Amino acid sequence: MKTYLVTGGAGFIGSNYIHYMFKKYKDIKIVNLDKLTYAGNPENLKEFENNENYVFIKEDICNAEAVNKIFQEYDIDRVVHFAAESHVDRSIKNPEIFVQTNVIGTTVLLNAARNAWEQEDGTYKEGKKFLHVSTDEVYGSLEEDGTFFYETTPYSPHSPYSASKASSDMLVKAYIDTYKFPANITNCSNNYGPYQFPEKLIPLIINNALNGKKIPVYGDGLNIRDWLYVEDHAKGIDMVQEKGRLGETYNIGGHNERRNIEIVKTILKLLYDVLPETDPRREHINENLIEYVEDRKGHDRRYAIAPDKIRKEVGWEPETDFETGIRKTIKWYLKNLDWMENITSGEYQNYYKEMYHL
Ligand code: NAD
Ligand code: TDX
Repeated sequence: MKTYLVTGGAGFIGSNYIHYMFKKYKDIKIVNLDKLTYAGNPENLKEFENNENYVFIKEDICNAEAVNKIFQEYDIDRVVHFAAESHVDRSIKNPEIFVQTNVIGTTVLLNAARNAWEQEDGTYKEGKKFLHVSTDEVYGSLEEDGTFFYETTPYSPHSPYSASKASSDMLVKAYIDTYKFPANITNCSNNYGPYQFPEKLIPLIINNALNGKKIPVYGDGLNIRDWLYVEDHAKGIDMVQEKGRLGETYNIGGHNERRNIEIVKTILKLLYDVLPETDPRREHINENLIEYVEDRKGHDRRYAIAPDKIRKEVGWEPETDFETGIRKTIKWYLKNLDWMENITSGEYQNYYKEMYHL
């Protein structure tokens, strides 16, 4: 039985990954190490509360003593490292915590894994692997000229968030080169799906539209993001860890570029269509909710991943087309209004007011 140490497993992608892994494998143990910041929510994993193969540890990845102890207590075979500060807008307001968690935290984790796995002759214990989950934002911004981000594209991060993720990727690369550390890096495009915190575009649109609140669109709304359904990302991570060449980086994305304004209009239309004719919320769901607001500082224009390497070497393909994925996502949020209510009723209100003044 393999034991996984998943960091940040109570967040959006981490919790979807844990759901995916327990569905796929019956014989794994997962230790979920999460600090439970505003973005971490144990509700996302409540169905595993009584699962004897699931352990939750509330801890900060920057706490070296605690992280080393976890490696002593559990014979960890796989690390899958999601834990991070993940929101670009927050990084613009408060960069320090991004450096702390994303750069220092990753280094603490790399050291702890190396301490636990490296043998006297400099080789590593059989079968031990570390996967660092990263983003396409490290590559910077593309023009609208049909070019893509490849694994060989030079790093050119613009936001404090992407700069901190780029630093963490570089540290993982340095451990691979210097210590022959058994790791992979994945750089994925924008994810969407269940359990995403409503500071991010798609759940924010859904939540605001249902509540008849204005939908803030930054700048001209024409920026392009490359969207991937979160379960496809979870599958890609697992496939890279099992089939990828150690030491390599793999880009993950499904060639699904959309302008932000198109995302807003698509969701408004689908929400309207999905609600019963008698539902009073239908009345205010229309394009009058769109409000163009001041642009994000340093706003990257376009992201687009070339997933050729992961397709060729690992055999990964996305399974969920955008129309299916976005319908599934909308249905999930409609079925889980309590989940949304719980996370938007407290501190989120302050964040929202300060961020949008709407
Ligand atoms: P998220 O913000 O939803 O979740 C982050 C999780 O990490 C939370 O559960 C939080 O409590 C935990 N965490 C934060 N600081 C911690 C610390 N110091 N110690 C322990 N736990 C801590 O993020 P997400 O969207 O699920 O992203 C997960 C990872 O995937 C991140 O590394 C992010 O950079 C990367 N990524 C995200 C996307 C995306 O579209 N969301 C795309 C590509 C890559
Ligand atoms: O209210 C909004 N209005 C708006 O126009 C919000 C929240 C966003 N936007 C725009 C900014 C972006 O162009 O929508 C686009 C998507 O924004 P986010 O959801 O904040 O995502 P992004 O900045 O692209 O970063 C995401 O994808 C890559 C994740 O947050 C990162 O963690 C990941 O690495």
